[in-house]
Amino acid sequence: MVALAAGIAPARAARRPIPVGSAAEIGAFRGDARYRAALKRYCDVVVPMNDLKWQALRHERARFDFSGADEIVAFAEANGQALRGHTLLWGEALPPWVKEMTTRAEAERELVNHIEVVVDRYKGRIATWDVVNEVIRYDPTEGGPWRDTIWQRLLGPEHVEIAFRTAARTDPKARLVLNDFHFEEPEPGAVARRKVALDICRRLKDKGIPIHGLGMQAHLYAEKAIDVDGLQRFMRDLDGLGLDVEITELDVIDWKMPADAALRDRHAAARVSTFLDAIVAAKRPRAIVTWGLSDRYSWVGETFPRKDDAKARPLPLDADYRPKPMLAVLERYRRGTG
Ligand code: 9MR
Repeated sequence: MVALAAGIAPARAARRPIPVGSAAEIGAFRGDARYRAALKRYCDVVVPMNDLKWQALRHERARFDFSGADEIVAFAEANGQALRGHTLLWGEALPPWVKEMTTRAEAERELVNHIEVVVDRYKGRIATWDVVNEVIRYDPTEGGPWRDTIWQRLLGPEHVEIAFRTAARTDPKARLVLNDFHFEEPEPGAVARRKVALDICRRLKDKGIPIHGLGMQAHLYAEKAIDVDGLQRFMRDLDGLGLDVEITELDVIDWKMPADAALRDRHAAARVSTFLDAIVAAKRPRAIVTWGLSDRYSWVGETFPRKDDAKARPLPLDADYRPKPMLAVLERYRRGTG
């Protein structure tokens, strides 16, 4: 009552803060003290960006190389930050020997062994795993639900079940997530992707295979609209299946925007705000993770080159680690005021 009399609005105070964090790229992590300082200052959650992928762990078939992942995990633990594991199964970032596998038995043996070894090593330390990444076809309206990968070719749709079953058996307390992208647009392809994601989750649930959440990558295109109604329906459908949602790879692809930096930064913050407000109004995500922290290091500039020579500005801090308007949006959720 005293608090109310002092004017604290109960609805605002009651909102649960959402852990916010970033993926950590090992080259920047090792070579740039300012990058490490920013990770420590701004992140509740850290994700090794590339070091838990097969390419990093399994460049030699006969042994696992945990060097990069161990460094980032140790850093997060020393700073009391939570960890997400990315990713146990993906059709990309694979060493050549994986793509040369030819039989179902071989693929299953390698997949199961890989997941057992990796999840066991970080048992009780990496709380959440992107068990499978990008298993949905880019546009499921053309050619069916599944992405064409070595796993799909050799194991069929069962590759997803094998991955979830094995992860659950190895660390029964881990949170297990299906991670994918292009859910937020109004286009028929994105609508179809949401349906496929729900179908996969429902099928796993029906078979008694543990799955706890859906990861929405959220690489947002600055020039594209956000399908607010569609996203909110998607959140309610996930809720109906008893699943959580987390935002796993947030950034803004600004290749088609005018060069003006302040304008791009304002626009990016507004896009992120529109997207997160839409999600949060229907369902509070378990975490919000950006795919990098500073514009100094990001995949966006290389993958989506601009026509001018301006640098991409996809992330919450600029190339000199100065906070951008996007950071203020994230901090709202982190404090529980958004
Ligand atoms: O940002 C990552 C880049 O450094 C890597 O070279 C690339 C291949 O491993 O993966 C990038 O991250 C991707 C993520 O793992 C899955 N979703 C799309 C991300 C951007 O390509």
